[in-house]
Amino acid sequence: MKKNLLALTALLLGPLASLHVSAAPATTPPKAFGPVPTDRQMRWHELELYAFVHFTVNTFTDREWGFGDENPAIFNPTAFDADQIAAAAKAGGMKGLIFVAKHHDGLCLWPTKSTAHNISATPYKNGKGDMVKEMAEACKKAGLKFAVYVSPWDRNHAEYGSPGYVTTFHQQIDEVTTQYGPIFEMWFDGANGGDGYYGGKGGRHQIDQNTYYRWKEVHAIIRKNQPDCAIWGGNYNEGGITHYGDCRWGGSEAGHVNDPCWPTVSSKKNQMTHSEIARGDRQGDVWCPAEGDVSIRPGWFWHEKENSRVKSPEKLMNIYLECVGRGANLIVNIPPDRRGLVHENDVSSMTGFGKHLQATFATRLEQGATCTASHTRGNDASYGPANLLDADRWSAWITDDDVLTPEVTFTLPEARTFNLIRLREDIRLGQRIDGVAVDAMVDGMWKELATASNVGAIRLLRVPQTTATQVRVRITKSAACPALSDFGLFLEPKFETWIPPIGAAPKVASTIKTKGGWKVVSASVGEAGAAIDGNPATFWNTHPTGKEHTLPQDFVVDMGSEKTLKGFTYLPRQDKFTHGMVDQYTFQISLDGKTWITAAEGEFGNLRANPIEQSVSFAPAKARYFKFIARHCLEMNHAIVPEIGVIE
Ligand code: FUL
Repeated sequence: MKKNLLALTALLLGPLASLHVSAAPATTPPKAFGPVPTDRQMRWHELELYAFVHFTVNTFTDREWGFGDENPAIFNPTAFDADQIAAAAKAGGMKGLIFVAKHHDGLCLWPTKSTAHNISATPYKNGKGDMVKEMAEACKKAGLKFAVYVSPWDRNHAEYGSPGYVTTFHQQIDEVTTQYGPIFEMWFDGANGGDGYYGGKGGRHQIDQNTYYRWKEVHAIIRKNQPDCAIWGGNYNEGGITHYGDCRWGGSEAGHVNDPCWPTVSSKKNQMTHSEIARGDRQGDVWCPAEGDVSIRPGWFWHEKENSRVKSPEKLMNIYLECVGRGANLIVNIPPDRRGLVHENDVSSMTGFGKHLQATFATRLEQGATCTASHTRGNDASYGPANLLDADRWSAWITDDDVLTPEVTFTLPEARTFNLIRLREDIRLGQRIDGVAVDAMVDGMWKELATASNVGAIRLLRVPQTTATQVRVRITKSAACPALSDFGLFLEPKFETWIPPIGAAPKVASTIKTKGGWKVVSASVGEAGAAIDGNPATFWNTHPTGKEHTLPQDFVVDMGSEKTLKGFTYLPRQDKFTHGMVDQYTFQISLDGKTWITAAEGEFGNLRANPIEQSVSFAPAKARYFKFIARHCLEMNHAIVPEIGVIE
């Protein structure tokens, strides 16, 4: 683009410049198409990959969502080491780190003046600690950018639901954006489960996300304190126009985003549907790109039982390609354990992933290529295809306004072998391309290797391993003359089998008992056999005939013989629907099927966004029978139970 700017300068300076530049008439630069990113968003796009760090009382209570009634005394990491956490992120190739400074349980991990429910009330450093400060400093040392998550939903705060809490929330944002140096992103989760401790009052507070938090003021605080900071979430509608932050959720907590995933959304929509969030809106008038998020483990917080369920480097790479490779940014969560350290298995996987990224992208196999394009804007070399090969990722090959489907051919110095292709377009001119295809010359014939329905900030295409001397990129559809700005060829190495260093044998799988010999003794409604048949696709449904049976509902299982139980598991439905997902349960056990004791009672958190198998531990007890009672559901007043298991 630098070269294009020269042409623009020549155009603006007119005859005077032509004396010094050249006699040829300067080419008119293309007009932007649709909305374009701000400078702040451009810097955000360039980050691509960063870490999340979820740490709070949940780490010590084995929950995903704290209720808000936790005693801060339990938050007592024995060896918290911000440098170790930053090093783990760095090893994974992350460019930044988002620290969860306050999760839904309300415990602030910095000595805020806004509430006594903060790190000063914990045993950490005898109440003199400030983890936000430690993390910010560790990131700076490690060369990582730093960002903060402050949960709007606060299940501890006595005034949650009334205006008093919102003032507190704003104060918290003001504190974290003024006391810890540059912050690249502020993350505002939309979760609101309603009930909580709320200063001991309990009850439910279902707030209006659009109006309650006064997002307009939040935006103003952040813009004033941290003009470069991207705001995630925090949208508000005023006078029929929706004002967005700088980036949006990618639509799943599994990391990947939709294909295609557009960086644009509409200001005319008050509420986006889930699929609009995931896809974006090609016709949208606001640039608000997606960010995928995923935890390296099933849950967002560290749980011992998940030490053996850390995602492998290969799995992380697949997610990376389905997120960053589709133009979105990706956050990978590495939750510290009760020591306050990223667990050895997570460090090992992150390191493997980081090395794999490094090995994949270290060598640019298109280097030394020559290229010819079917067309170049104004026949002007400053818009020529050489821009695709230079070090500036945004300098672009651009055609005349009416040339929408050009192609460019790269001739490599010798036959080279690759299996990954990278494309980008100069998004400062908007997202223009609606279709692209890549071919390689194999045995004297063009062979199509991949197609995609958009490009955007970055597009990574895995292709079959190919050896070729020529590669061709065809723009097959464009909304305005295309501005492709980067072309890269890479050879992604094969993965070795990854073995987690600690407890390689999956602990959870070995403790969950197979269900042979089990039988359902009774069910309050319907047939509950599907809840113990080992098939996640079939389920106990308490409105089997369409008739609404209200909750609570229960069923009883005879395990055939007496066992020592240490816990149970509940698998929520996996078919993308949330109706009937049980979020409040009671689990009872019995030796004779007549006298029952309650082994566990509680809530499953975050099912809507992350419907993974839930496991609940309790003090070991002997039992032959168990009773699962569904007390409350996420949506609709009936229960769906695909699978219940026990932990022995
Ligand atoms: C969710 C939260 O409810 C989870 O606990 C986690 O923080 C995740 C990143 O966002 O919606």
